[in-house]
Amino acid sequence: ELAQIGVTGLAVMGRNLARNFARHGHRVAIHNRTYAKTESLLAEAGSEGTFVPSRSMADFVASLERPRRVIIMVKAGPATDAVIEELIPLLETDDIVIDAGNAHFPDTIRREAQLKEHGLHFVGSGVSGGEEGALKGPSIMPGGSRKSYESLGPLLEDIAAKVDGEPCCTYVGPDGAGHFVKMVHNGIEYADMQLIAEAYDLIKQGTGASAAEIAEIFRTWNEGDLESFLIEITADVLAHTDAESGQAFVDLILDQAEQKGTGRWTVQNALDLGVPITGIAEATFARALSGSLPQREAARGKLAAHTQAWDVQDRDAFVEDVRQALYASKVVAYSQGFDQIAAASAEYGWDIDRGAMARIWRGGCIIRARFLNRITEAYEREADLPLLLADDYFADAVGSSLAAWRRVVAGAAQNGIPTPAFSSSLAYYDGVRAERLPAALIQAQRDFFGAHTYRRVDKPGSFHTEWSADRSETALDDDEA
Ligand code: 2AM
Repeated sequence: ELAQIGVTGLAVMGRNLARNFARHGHRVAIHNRTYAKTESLLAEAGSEGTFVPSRSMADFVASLERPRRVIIMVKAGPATDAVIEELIPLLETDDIVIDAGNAHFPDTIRREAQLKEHGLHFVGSGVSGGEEGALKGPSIMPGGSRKSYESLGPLLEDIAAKVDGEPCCTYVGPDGAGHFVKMVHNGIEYADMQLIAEAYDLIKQGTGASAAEIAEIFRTWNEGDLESFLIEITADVLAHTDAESGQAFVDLILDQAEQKGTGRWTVQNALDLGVPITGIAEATFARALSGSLPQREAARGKLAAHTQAWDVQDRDAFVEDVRQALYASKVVAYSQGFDQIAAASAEYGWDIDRGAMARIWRGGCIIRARFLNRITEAYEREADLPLLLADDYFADAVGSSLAAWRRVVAGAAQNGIPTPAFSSSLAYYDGVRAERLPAALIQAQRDFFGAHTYRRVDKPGSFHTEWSADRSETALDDDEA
């Protein structure tokens, strides 16, 4: 009997995806460049379902029913291209190749076009949830042709996480849309993590609470609006003590955050599209700052602090302020991320349904959170919402947190606690709601030194002023400007 789906690349993610399909009663063809991994999967999980192993790529392809559905789960980059090259001559019209790795979306756009020339469908799919998600139900973000989803979608929906009976998987959009959305998901994840880290630092420095006490605070927060996987694991991390020394484990970890690159891609793309995703950018730069060792060395003990002793009068009230600041900043980070998805969707012709993205992030993935229900509802109220932050629900929620948010950011500044994500989110909030911005002055400066022209509030058209001469103003045709 032919297999319904195949997985090539049986490192932990591929292996767990294959097992997930098998556990759901699907016959799964399995293949790996070196056969030992295929054998070990059979030895350890062979009894979980029906696996159809092959030693060669040709046998693997031959073991699949048509249209073939082949998932590639190898290291992103040249390995993916190598496997694609190997597959192309073995496949037939309408077969579907799925890249479930963490590809950069421009690569996915290129590969989709390449496979289309051979009459093949290429599906770049984001998969989030780590190893455990892959096995027990990830959030899946498949792109590619809509037609490919007819045949592939039901299988992916079957193995995806479920929330309220709904699968955390839906068709995202053409070519690179799936990997793009996964990229922004990871960017939001950076912001979420940084915000949680800032909250921890504020409480630690502001109240002197121990890691174990802060773990309890996060556990309480996890029962409210902030309920999420990241808050939950943060509580677990903070409660963990070193077996040998009995110290809080977090205090024994080197304070230099690393990154694999999806945050950087998100920020690079936001700069290309001109979308201010300041929360994600600050979170990405905060990791970079933590790793800037020569600079930190040069600054330590040398740069003045001029702070007063942090004087928190009412610990519970302060912790509640931090909670509200975290919530408000988190809304900003998501609002910015969804703006980026909207801008990319327009730029690349993807027609992405943002409400559906929030829906499939509710389970399986790293940013899964109760909060995402509210985002889905906001886009259900208005699919083309220009600003998530300005949705009635979120405008009210953030509005009622505003006083706390300002106290926290002001306190942090006064006491020398770096809160780049909290502070920049508040600056964004005040910027985006401003009646009038100092951008008017920027325009005048640009016109002064570069004759870049400006527009006026009181009449249409473009203008240039002779700043270094008699300051007379010339009206220009719009095409001339
Ligand atoms: P391997 O077990 O033969 O090394 C993660 O590295 C996974 O990607 C592994 O299953 C690995 O196969 C596979 N992989 C890495 N580079 C590859 C390539 N160029 N061609 C095929 N598979 C590759």
